[in-house]
Amino acid sequence: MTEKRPEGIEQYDAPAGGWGALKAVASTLAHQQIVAQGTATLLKANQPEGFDCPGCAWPDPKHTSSFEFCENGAKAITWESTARRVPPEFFAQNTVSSLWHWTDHQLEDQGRLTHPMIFDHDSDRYLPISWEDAFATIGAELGKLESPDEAEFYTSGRASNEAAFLYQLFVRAFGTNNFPDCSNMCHEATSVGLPQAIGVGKGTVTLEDFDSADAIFSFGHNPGTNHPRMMTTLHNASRRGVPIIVFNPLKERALEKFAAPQNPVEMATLSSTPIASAYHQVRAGGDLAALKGIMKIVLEKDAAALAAGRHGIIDRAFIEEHTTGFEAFRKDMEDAPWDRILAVSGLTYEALESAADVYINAENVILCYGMGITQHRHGTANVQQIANLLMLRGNIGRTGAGICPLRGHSNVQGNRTVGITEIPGPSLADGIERAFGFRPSIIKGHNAIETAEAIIDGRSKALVCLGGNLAVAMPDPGAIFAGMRKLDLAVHIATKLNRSHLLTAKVSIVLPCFGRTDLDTQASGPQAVTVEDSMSMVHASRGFLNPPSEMLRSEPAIVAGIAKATLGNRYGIDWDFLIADYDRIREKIEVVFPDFRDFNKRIRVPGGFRLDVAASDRRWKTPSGKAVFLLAPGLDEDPRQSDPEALVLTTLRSHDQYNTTVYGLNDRYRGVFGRRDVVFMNRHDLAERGLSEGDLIDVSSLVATDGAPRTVSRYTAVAYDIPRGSIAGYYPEMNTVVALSDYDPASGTPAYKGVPVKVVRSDPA
Ligand SMILES: Nc1nc2c(c(=O)[nH]1)N[C@H]1C(S)=C(S)[C@@H](COP(=O)(O)OP(=O)(O)OC[C@H]3O[C@@H](n4cnc5c(=O)[nH]c(N)nc54)[C@H](O)[C@@H]3O)O[C@H]1N2
Ligand SMILES: Nc1nc2c(c(=O)[nH]1)N[C@H]1C(S)=C(S)[C@@H](COP(=O)(O)OP(=O)(O)OC[C@H]3O[C@@H](n4cnc5c(=O)[nH]c(N)nc54)[C@H](O)[C@@H]3O)O[C@H]1N2
Ligand SMILES: [Mo]
Repeated sequence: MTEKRPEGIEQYDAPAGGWGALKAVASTLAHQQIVAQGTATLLKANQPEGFDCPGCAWPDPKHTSSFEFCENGAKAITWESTARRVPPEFFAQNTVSSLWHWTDHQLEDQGRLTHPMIFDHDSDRYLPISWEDAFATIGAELGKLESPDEAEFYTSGRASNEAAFLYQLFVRAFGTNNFPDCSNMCHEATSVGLPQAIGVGKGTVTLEDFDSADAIFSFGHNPGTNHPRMMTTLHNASRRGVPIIVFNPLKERALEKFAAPQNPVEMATLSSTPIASAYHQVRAGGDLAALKGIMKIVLEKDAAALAAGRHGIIDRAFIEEHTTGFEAFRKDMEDAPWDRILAVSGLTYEALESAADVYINAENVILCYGMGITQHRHGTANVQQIANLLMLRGNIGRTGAGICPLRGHSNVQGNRTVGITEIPGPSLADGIERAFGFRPSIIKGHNAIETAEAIIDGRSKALVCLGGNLAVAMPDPGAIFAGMRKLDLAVHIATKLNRSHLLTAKVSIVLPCFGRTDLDTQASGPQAVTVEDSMSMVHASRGFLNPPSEMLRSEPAIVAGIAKATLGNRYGIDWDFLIADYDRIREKIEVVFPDFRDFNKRIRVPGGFRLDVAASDRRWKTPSGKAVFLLAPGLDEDPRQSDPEALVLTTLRSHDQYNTTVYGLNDRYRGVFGRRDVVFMNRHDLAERGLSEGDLIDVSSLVATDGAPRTVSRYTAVAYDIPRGSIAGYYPEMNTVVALSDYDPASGTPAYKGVPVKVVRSDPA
């Protein structure tokens, strides 16, 4: 007898990819009313003369002229190149108070913004404003602040290198380092953790390395949804017989089996390729324990081999020549107790041993990871233990091996490279002095958490956002909403309307900009911008569609306009000259960052060039000049998780969203259709609470120290294949339950994937 499932919940047995993906794209194209134009647009994504797909930061294969099909890339592109518009008449018809009640999906689904708008308090509406008046108003408001440190300058990682570089130049010339950034919510644990370990805060592998890897480990990322082009790589590796070992609390379909839409046989025969050779359903937050368990076994087997007179298992030559800290690390592994490793990871000894055996038997290992690793209170420690595991057998800095963080936004890594950072070092100040003749401050500014705190308690008075939807992306959204409504100035440079724009300050301005797909014409003619992918490849991106309205400007032009109005002629920076021809911006980037030598020449080569990643060549830019085995004391993420009632909530993206942009209400691969108000739970955890699938439940944070409620109510419980003690729900809805104080102290990354909560039946009323 089959049980009746809650509405919209089904068992989904098909592989990821395949015809389902093609069908989904067809329906997206129809919805965005761009069938002909949209199809042509898709064919130019990630092509040498085309634009960089705004979908993800996975690199493009080098020698390809064939179209790489990707369902979610297609959604990202069509969402941007939609024929739908949000003109001034839209705002005339809808007050901001009424728009507040629209869903996030409805707000963005109206289409592209077409006109600069300023909020009018009397009519409760956004009214059109000219660009010059908008810039002058922003300049005047920023000029009124008592200190530049009362302003916050957010960046979401879609901005090009050129836009981000000008933005940081403007903000530094203005006089602050308050650079909250989407990376602070994403891979900050990587940016902080890896430089301490291997001297560089980026991945060390190239796409070609996957061709000679003998084993691939995947921790806490969902490529079928979030990096779909990576599936081509994993599919090829699996077909070569390379073991792929997955650690993830949820059985993500694409990591189980995948039908490549590129593969005619799989498409014609409805067959698919298994991806994971072993799937370990680690508990949410259990990775540190799992990693220590694997490393403990590697060290034990090494000792046993030596004792039996055989060769050791670890790479002693590498450890000796290239690393420090090994003995203390070995002691830390010896001291880690097995009972806690097994309890916290939720995995058996045999499972960990099988993973250790794959690791030991492979000559070259690549380890990939995503948000399941970084968005934890011990995110930085997680990242550093991953580096330790790889270093044990010299798996960094040689062909076919290395560390592969799956970055988020398509240019988040590039934004960081060209100076978006709240912790600038002296070399950045030197570079700016060389290029522009002034020396900016290197006093630490605000990261995203510190920005939210400063806005909530009224220390910050102005917020400028280069893209993104900060208020919705952050923990404790309610408190941030209230804080943002008290600001003196809010400026949003955006392609589409979202909730952050509705949190109006005394002066609120929304400035519409080009997206990746739009043709960007400046005084010297059409321009290309540049981006950097997850593997440090920098290349050009050129849009070609007619922009949605003649009023739109490019991000560099908007930043230049604000800078001119705010700074006047300060430091003699000629903003108009810079934006007339983006080659001039790139010439300055090259002066500030010598790694970009011959920048303009090298981006004219199809495919671009790779930035120097010292650790890829075993050069370690650490204080000791060696890679470092770093310690992570303890195994437990959060003492509150030992509360007998506690469950650990992890917050995820559905298959039908891009961060706070909700394309639709389906999460096909997880069998959820037409809704997002669900919480995935283990059957035993449900039963233990007297609950059954389909019951309405409330999820509350256990972080009650400040008395805030942090509860979502009347969500539907879904029985799911997830380890006991872990539950999962969708981002951003679940941010209501995440406390701003819940973050990794080492990096400031919010612990979105390790929230201690309790679950109770909802009040029937
Ligand atoms: N289509 C699409 N593409 C995207 C995005 C998008 O929203 N939509 N977002 C972009 C951005 S900004 C980013 S950062 C990336 C995000 O890409 P991912 O890192 O894949 O992001 P998440 O959806 O948050 O999923 C993380 C995965 O980690 C697992 N997980 C959760 N908790 C844990 C844990 O404690 N341990 C382990 N081992 N696993 C865990 C989840 O089950 C899930 O499979 O994707 C980028 N690309
Ligand atoms: N609970 C929970 N919270 C999370 C996460 C999680 O896993 N769980 N993930 C975190 C992560 S990894 C990230 S990166 C953040 C994301 O945080 P953000 O980057 O701030 O959010 P997005 O949803 O990507 O921003 C969408 C908006 O960007 C604007 N936009 C789109 N394209 C462009 C463009 O080309 N130019 C400009 N100027 N604007 C554009 C549009 O107006 C759109 O509404 O969220 C974080 N929050
Ligand atoms: Mo991200």
